[in-house]
Amino acid sequence: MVKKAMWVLILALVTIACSVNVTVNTLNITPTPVQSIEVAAGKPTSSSGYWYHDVEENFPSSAIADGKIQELNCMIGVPRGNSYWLLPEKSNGWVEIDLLQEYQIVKVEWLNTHNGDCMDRATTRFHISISNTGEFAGEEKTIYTGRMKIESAPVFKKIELPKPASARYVRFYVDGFYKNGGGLNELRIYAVKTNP
Ligand SMILES: [Ca+2]
Repeated sequence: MVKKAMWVLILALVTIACSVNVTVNTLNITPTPVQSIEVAAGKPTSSSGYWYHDVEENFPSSAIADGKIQELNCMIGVPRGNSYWLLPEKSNGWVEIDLLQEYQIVKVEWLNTHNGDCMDRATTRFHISISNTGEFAGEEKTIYTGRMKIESAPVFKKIELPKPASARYVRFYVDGFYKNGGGLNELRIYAVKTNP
């Protein structure tokens, strides 16, 4: 009799336990979006070299931060088009931006070249490295390695860093090219926006 009563009691307790509504309060934690600004436009540039063709200024490294994305040099022959950088004939190399101060970089965008209507030059393999000293002698950090194809109307590609990375210098290495050589039209660097 006592045993039966215990079983009834246990059953009742289990029933009560199962009927209790357990409410779990969860906090909806959404990371605060990082406000970023573009910090590369018009900044000093350098490169391992450039393609000399008729006019020296046609394909300078500064073209990667000039805000111009058209490609009018080839065929049409717009003097000093300056809108995209090309490496010397059939060679790999690099182009670099000095941001003039350290920034917390969060995103990089780049636009391939196709050498205008000539369609004979483009970067096909590349990597992007950042540095605080500008030496690129082993202290740099590679943030992206990728491949591209030549396109008649290239679109910007981008990499968003999982967390901000501090750097003053950003270098884009051309590791492979299409037909006659590699290059780049534009490089945009976005950094955490700080209050003045
Ligand atoms: Ca450009």
